[in-house]
Amino acid sequence: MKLTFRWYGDDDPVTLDHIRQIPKMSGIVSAVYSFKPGEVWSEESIEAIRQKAAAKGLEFEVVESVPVPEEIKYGGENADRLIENYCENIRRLGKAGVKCVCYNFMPVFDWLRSELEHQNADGSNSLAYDEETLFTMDPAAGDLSLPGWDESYTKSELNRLLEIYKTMTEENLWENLSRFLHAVIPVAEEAGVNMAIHPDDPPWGIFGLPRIMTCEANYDRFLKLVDSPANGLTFCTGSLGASADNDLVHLAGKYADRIHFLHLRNILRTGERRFCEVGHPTECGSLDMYGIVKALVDHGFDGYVRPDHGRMIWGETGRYGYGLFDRALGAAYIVGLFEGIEKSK
Ligand code: DNO
Repeated sequence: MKLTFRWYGDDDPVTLDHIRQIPKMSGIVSAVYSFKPGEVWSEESIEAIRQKAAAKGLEFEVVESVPVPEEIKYGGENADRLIENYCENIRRLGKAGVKCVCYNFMPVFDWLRSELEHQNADGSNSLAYDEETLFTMDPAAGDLSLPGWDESYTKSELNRLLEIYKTMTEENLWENLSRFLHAVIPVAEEAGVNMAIHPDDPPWGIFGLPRIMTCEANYDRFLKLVDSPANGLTFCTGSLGASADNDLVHLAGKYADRIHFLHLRNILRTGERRFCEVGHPTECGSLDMYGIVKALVDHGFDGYVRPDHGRMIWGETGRYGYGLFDRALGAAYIVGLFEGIEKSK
């Protein structure tokens, strides 16, 4: 495995100097943030990230994310043109040495939480989700301001999108995903890039929007849409594990050869459609982190790994979920897990 760390660019309070000091760190996971979804990234902007990382001894082999524009997801009239732009990005990234691209296919919202600074008993705080609380908020009224999704939507754009998706079924979304994959995967194969779709977070429909990357049956269907190694997964334990119906140890083993990117984090389920984010180790939450990593290693997983969201600890403030300290603790734990499991084989 290759240990990586997400870096949000020059504005990130977590610097490349911080990241390079985490033991066994191989590289960064980043993206070009100066273009809107659907635009083609300039080669200079991609190269600039690679060079900044290289200057600190870090690789830049994983992009998270090349965002899929809404119009591709809902199948608007410009979808084909936008898919072609997407393909061009994959070609450029491959040329610049990127080997894995993470993306998602969630309509409108990316990850959703109801609380950004949930107070934990140990004095730290973390992200939390409580569906009852979430449903008291009205995204169309501008009630919702969450870290995961595109803040640049105006109220009217958001309402327009929510209207469009009202008439869309999960089947429609599958069709549009299939159209996207049939165009992008051959390009990715040629560019030497593995595509890695991120699960929906949380893995169920919200605000009437369809969500499909949620469960085993849908993953089986997804992998068959285009049965190529380049059509793979980002296995995000915290996202999939929010649903107790997903048996992550089983899924990790089953999909190991199609998992290109592993997001490791733990969550504590605190009720029906209710959870909070916790420290990475198994004992801290509901997920069997050891079992998941063991299943992956046993099935030959050899992809990129990153610690995912951390709590805010030791007084740190910053980008929700993406502080330095708890993610660095997570990274150390991950290295220990892999070393222990690999050496005992
Ligand atoms: C949250 C992330 C997601 C992820 C995208 C991938 O912390 O895991 O925002 O980057 O869904 O496109």
